[in-house]
Amino acid sequence: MPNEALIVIDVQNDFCEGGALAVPGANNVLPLVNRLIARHDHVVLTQDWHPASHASFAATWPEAEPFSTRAFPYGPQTLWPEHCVQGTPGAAFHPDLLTDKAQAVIRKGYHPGIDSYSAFRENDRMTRTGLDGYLKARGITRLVLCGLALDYCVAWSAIDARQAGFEVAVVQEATAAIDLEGSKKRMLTEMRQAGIRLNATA
Ligand code: VGL
Ligand code: ZN
Repeated sequence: MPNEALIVIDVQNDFCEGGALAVPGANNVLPLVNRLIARHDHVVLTQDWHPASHASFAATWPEAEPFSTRAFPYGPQTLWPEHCVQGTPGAAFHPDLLTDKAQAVIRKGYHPGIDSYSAFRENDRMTRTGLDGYLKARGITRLVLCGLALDYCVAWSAIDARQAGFEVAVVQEATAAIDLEGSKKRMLTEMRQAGIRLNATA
């Protein structure tokens, strides 16, 4: 479909088996993600891309534990194990991911003090990545999302995509979730309420 783009969220080593913030089941979704890439004419990849000592890393703050919550100027922020540091092997795409077809790579989370789950808007909910303008300039109206993690970067991207006016489907089988304190169930509900189609397959 000429007006449809596939957005592959954060299929990077640190979110896969053995990575610093490994998402359970991440490696199992690679074959389906690759099949989706093969089927789409427009493919965009996103890459979580943090500077060292990023504010979202627990290690950046004295005595902070990974997966705890800290008050940031823009609101509560989960603190994560150090992951996807710019230029490190953990930040690279998984070697099995078929990246050649990608026409754009959106990097996010590079501002030292702001995390970015969404590929469209950072966690301050104000700083924009420009992805919506890129897609609209190319006549894209429908988005299919897959990748990691379902309940963080995929969900936030999907919800922002709806707000930007796109028709949005998430291929849930081609995602894996972190599921921190019920986040999977909560974000699935939020996505449904936002009018996002959650397909078993695409
Ligand atoms: C992600 C937590 C921190 C994700 C990125 O890709 O879902 N989650 N950074
Ligand atoms: Zn991150």
